[in-house]
Amino acid sequence: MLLPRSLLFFLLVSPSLLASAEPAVSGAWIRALPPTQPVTAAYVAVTNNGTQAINLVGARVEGAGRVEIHTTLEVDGLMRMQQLPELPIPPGQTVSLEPGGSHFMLFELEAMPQPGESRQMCLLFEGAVEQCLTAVVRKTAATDHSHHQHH
Ligand SMILES: [Cu+2]
Repeated sequence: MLLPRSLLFFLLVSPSLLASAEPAVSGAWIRALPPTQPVTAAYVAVTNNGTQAINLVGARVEGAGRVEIHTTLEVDGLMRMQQLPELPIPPGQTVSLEPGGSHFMLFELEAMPQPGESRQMCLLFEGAVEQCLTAVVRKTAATDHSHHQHH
């Protein structure tokens, strides 16, 4: 059986259409700290299935008045956090915001999130692209890789 030329063309191009520039987000969680703490951190993994770099430029998290992108740097043996205006996600790669590395810092909390709760999280990318997912609240990472992390 011969396929019509138009259908064959569709079959050939469809994989690239499916691999759109939309970033995929997964595994979002927020760290529950003692209620006396004014700020906390949130983590997520971002996968760029496209062929061009995507810039993560911010996020909105339910119950937080302000969210910043932070990275963690070691300066003179001390771990310090620094704000990033944007975080590039290279094409074909997954960038994980995780303890000990980059993270979202949540400011102006209505209340400290409690373990077992969940919050809506929307990641903002350059070009007004937004990806939302549900972030669960936990005290620690499900699997703590922080002690064998690459630097
Ligand atoms: Cu921070």
